[in-house]
Amino acid sequence: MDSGSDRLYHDLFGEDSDDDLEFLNDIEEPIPGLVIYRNVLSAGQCAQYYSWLTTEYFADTTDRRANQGMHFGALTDPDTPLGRLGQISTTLQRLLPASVLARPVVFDQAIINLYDPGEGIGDHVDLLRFGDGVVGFSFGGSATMRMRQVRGDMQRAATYARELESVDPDEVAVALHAGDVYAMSGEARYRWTHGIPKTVRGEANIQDRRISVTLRKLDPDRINH
Ligand SMILES: O=C(O)CCC(=O)C(=O)O
Repeated sequence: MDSGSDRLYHDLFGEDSDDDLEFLNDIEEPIPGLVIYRNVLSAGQCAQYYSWLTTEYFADTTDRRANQGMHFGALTDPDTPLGRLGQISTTLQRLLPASVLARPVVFDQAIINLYDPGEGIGDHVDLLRFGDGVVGFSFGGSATMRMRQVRGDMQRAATYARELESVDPDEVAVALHAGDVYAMSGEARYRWTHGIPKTVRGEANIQDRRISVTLRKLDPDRINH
């Protein structure tokens, strides 16, 4: 990492330990445009986020259908928990080679998903009203996210999230653990579906409650898509 990136990193993550930087040597790109950073947030930070997200979005136990929260507005203020995730995601993008992402995205929308054991989310392409560049944070239990190349109509894949029944021998499975961060852009964002299947090899994919936070940027020219 050059010294500019070093400064940027320390501004956000603190000066405490250079061990924290190790994940930067361990960046995976399993398909073009999908970048996985492992263990970006510590176990302590994950526990704090999990607890804050639960209180903020899912505290009403009388409403069992509340499994999704949304936030609209700039995610840039490091004094708010979601703003801090926005800042971290911008930093991570800046640390990538330009070949992966030409310019970092500053996010203004967040979706918070809660998965209890046995639950998942259908295969889909994120709505086209959001621009290129989506970053996801994982808290709580682990999950496998699967990605499949879009073979039909991309617009349809973007409006119709349904777990695909067919077998795709070319699908890519990505293990996501608390503290990991993924970034999707370009081909991975538009030409591949992503989803969290309910089962993996005959067993529940989610074994312990998981909460994800995905950050996006609204595209004002495509607001009706
Ligand atoms: O839980 C995840 O990491 C995936 C969430 C997702 O696919 C979405 O919000 O569109």
